[in-house]
Amino acid sequence: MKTAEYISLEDQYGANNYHPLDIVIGKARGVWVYDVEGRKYLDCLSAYSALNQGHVHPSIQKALFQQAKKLTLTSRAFRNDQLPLFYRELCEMTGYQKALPMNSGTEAVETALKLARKWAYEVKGIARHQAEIITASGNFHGRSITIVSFSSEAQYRDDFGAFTPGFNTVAYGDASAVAAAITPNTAAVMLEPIQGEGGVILPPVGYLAEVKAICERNNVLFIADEIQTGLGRVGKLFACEYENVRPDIMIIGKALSGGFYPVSAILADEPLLGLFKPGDHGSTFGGSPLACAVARASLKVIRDEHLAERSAELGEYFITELRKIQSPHIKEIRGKGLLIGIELKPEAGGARRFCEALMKQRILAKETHQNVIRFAPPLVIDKKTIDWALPRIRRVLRMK
Ligand code: IF1
Repeated sequence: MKTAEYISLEDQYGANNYHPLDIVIGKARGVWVYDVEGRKYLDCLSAYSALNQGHVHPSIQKALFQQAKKLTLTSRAFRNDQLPLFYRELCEMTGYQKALPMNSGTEAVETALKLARKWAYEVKGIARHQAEIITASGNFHGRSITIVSFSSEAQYRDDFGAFTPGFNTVAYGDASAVAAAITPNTAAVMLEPIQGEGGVILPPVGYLAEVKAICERNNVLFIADEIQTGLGRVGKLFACEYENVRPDIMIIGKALSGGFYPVSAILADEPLLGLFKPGDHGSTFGGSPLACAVARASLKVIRDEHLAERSAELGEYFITELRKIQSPHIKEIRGKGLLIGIELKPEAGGARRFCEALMKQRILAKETHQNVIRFAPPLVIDKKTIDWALPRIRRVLRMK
């Protein structure tokens, strides 16, 4: 079948909840994807950073295949031989005492919110069901009704009420706004260290450290959602490391599975994660042998291929070269590691048309909101490929 036929099938039978570029991808490897007509493209989205290891990484694929031949799912009613090893490797790699595995990022965020509330009632002594959690405007933490209850994006939230109470939203990047929002009922502050969907928004240097200090002074938990920024994407294992901030609860997902299988988790120390008692929380597939085998291999690739270091070095190079581009459309170029956003001026006519032009140049990128083009290639990209892409990006950014 040809591209057009696939698109018409999708239009006929699929819910229209996305506006994808009209490319039908049939295979991929590393940083390259191929459409059903065999055309080759550079992936500069990495499935929103789920593919830090690149497409179809052979060692993760091998782990998936080998585990799938043996055992895929036991449920947590029984134990399996992959989960304990995944726990040990994940905790040793991240420096946390405990982990709780889930499947999607949304589920891990919900798990973190439940743990924060449980801590509020059982440890901090907040009156039941009065716990408050502070979040930032421009946030993206997933699409469940509770999570969109505190979204500042009308489209993500409207028409999905009634909303979950207990959340206060403050301006992102302003630590004093966090301090002002704290009440005796505040359980936690949850932030993305860099707002991906918000448009690759980097907070002022020192913001995360200041928020963490405010949390410590007020006996409030700090929760970092590193589902997109974590696991090497921004040039360190975690974005919080840039400010020596150790969240009380760390949320990870996406690249935890290298794009092979939904795997997410929250990380915390015993005093916190020890609050969950048998039966308090869980899921059918969370911590499955298949998930754990894939996640173990994915973490090994991040370590062995030094993906965080690559991201730091190549991200620095990429953003430096992008900043040399002369274009009337560019308002700002910002980013950390290989999470880069080009914000266009409103008069440029929106980022979508530039993404469509980039696709014609065989580069796949995604607009975020109206005016930002996000560049987030797999961390296995090399300088040669970046040099291949730069003239094409320059050509598009200089179009009328
Ligand atoms: C979509 C956005 C990105 C995330 C952070 C939690 C989650 C995500 C920081 C939830 C997921 C995905 C969801 C996907 C597109 C993509 C996205 F545009 F939606 F906002 F990356 F920026 N925290 N982000 O980025 O994880 O449940 O999806 O596994 O919903 O369209 P999930």
